[in-house]
Formats: sequence, structure tokens, C-alpha cells
Amino acid sequence: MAIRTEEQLIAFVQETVRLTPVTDIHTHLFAESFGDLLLWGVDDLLTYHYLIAEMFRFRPDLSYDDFWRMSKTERADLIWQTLFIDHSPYSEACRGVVTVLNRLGFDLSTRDLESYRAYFREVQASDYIDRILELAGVKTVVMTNDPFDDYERERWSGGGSTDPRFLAALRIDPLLNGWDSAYMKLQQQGYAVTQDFSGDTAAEVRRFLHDWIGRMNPLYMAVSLPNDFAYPEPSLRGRVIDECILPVAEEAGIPFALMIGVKRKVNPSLKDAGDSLGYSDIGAVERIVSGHPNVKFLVTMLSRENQHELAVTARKNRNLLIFGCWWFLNNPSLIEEITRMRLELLGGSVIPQHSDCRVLDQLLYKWDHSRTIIAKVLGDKYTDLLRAGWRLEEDEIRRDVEGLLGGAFWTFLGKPDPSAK
Ligand code: RAT
Ligand code: ZN
Repeated sequence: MAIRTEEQLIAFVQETVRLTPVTDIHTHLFAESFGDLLLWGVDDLLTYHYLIAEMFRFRPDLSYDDFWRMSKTERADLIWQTLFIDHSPYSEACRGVVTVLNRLGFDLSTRDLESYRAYFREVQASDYIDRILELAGVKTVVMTNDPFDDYERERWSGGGSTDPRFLAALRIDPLLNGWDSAYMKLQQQGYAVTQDFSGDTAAEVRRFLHDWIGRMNPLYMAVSLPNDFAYPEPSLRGRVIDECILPVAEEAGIPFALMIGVKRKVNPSLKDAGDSLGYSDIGAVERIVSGHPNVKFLVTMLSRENQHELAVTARKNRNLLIFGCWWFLNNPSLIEEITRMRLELLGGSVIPQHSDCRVLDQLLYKWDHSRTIIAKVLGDKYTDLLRAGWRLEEDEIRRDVEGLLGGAFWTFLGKPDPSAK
């Protein structure tokens, strides 16, 4: 059916974006079979590392050691008091908690954390997973799977994920960012590698990757990289990329996902909350992507200043799909600016957002908040088209939104969306 008025258009776009199920291409969530790796509930929400960093800003009196000695409940109490009671929770990470509690139907007027906790004591993980995915409108979640983690490896020996809503991604940071300890872990897993990368090491790393690809069936291999990432580079990281990852990505037919721009541990006392960001050299992305046209690359960058050149680089290389407003970019003002710019430069050949959720419940806020912005930007783009004289059909808008919320990802992978009927 054709759209007739601007009012009808905006309402239709908002409704379509709200109701179209999402493929969330990068999260730190896990299927229930991964046991303790799956985080959920109000205490995990409150102890999210984004909130830990914010809490410390208001508590110069609190020592880091005292905080880390506390139990999870005590940390959650402290964060609730500091960020939600002593101050108004309008930072994006705080507002996220409010959105979640509200969407779960809690009475926010009481601000009574204990009463919210009582609900979580009664609920079963499997029911809660169903409830959250349903409420969030998320059909598929891509996990971050670490073959260097002992606890996680055991879960894979037990069969991994049998829940088709949770799909794997093979995360290989230690290979690229910590070879001096990674090589020992590879040796423990039976691979004949050496610290100086001599002999059969490259072939053995390729064997390791193929073995884990066989076990996990990952949609892609992924790494986070520092802001000074260079390519090509006469370094161990350069050799691992050239001799191991790129050939395996091509042979296995899965993308290599690069998440570029992290400065790890600028304040180690904050642990996971102590990472920062820096501007990166887009030349490294240009060279790796254009030098390997038979490999697919998923790329996101952490610095706001890299976003425009990254979108332009994607225009030049069809084997590059850019994704998400990552981590410190996942704030409404930046999501809007970046999404607008990407749609103007790339149309629908982009993945505007991923959630990066670490706690299941966060799906509710990350997608609610992002959907609102995506709908706003898309509404503006379609309004411009309508004013330019283009006839807009509801089916075409539905098709476009499905593409942005997952379809473009599956097309890029060259795989059917497993949840498509
Ligand atoms: O966004 C985050 O939660 C970060 O701590 C990281 O997990 C980052 O997204 C990553 O995947 O390295
Ligand atoms: Zn992440």
C-alpha cells in the first residue's frame, strides 16, 4: 500500500522499526547451557561496568580495594544509592536501568531495590530468557565465545548452545593481543606452537582456528584491537593476521570482525571499567580490506572521529560491512549523528546497531533506545524522499527495516537467516 501523508509515513516507520525482530550481531550474552556465563537480573544490571565507572566519579572517598572486596549485592546497593537515589539517573547507562525496570512492570515510584530483587528470586532462567527476547523484539543473539576461557571451553565440550536463538562468534583477542601467554594456552590444548612463532606455529594456529570453527560453527571470527593498530605490520600480530586468520577466514568462508580503537586498562583499578579509547589510522582498515577482496570484513571503530572515514571506506570496498555504535558511542546523540551519516553515505548496506549487552535484561533498553533513534533518522530520510516526489510503499519500507535490523548481516554472510520462516 502506498504512503499518502507525512504523518502516516512517520507513524508507519516508527511502528515498523518497533515491531521488526532484530538479529543482534554482537553481544556478551550466552545461552542457558553456558551456566554462570549468562548474566541477568537487577544486581547484574546495576554492577555493569559502565555504571561502576560512573559511580566512582561521585565517590572520591571510596577506595577501589574496598569496592572490589564487596559482594555483588553490596556493590549493587552502593550503585543504586549513589547513581539513582543521590543523583538523577539520566546518563545513558543509568537511564537504561530505568527503562528495563519500567518495561518489566516494576513500580518505579517506590525506588525500592529489595522489592525488585524479590521478583528475580522467583523466576527461572529459561522463562526469563523467553520473556526478555520476546519483550525486546530480538530473535537472534550472537554471543562472544572465547576458546581461551577454561570455564567456557568446558561448556563447549558439553555441546555448546542448543538454543537456536543464540549463535556463536569465535573471539580470538589473546592470539592477536597477548601471544606471550596465548601460546602456552595453545600448547595446553595440544597445538605445537612456539613463543617465537617458528616451525609449524602458523600451521598449528590455523589448525586451532579450524578446530574451533568446527566445534562452534561461528558466524565470524572477532577481535578487539588497540587504537594504534597498524596493518600491514612486521610484528607477531601482523603474522598471525596474514598467516593464520585471513587464510582461515577465506577457507571457512566466514568474516573477520575487527573492533578497533580500544585503550585497555588506562585505569587498571577499575578492572573492566578501566578501558578507554583512541583515534585510529583508517589506512590500516583500507589496506587490510582492499588487499583481501576474497575475505569479508565486519568493522566497527570506537572513536567518534573515525566514523566518517570508515563509512567512506565502506563505499570503496563491498567486502566491508560496518556495524554498530560501539561502547562509548552507544549514546543517543552519537547514535543519531552516526546513523544519519551512515544512511546518507551507504543507504541500507550497513548494520546500524548491535547491543553489546553483557546482561540479558539490557536487551530491553539497548534496543528500545536505539530503535527510537533509527526510526527518527529513517523517518527523516523517507520524508525527504516523499518531498522529492518518490512514491513510498509500505512493503518497501518493511523490507528496508528488516535489512537494517538483521537482513543486511545475513546477506553479507551469504547465509539464510535461520529464524526466517
Ligand atoms: O562494551 C563493552 O562492554 C566492552 O567492555 C567490551 O566488551 C567490548 O564491547 C568488546 O567486545 O571488547
Ligand atoms: Zn563487546
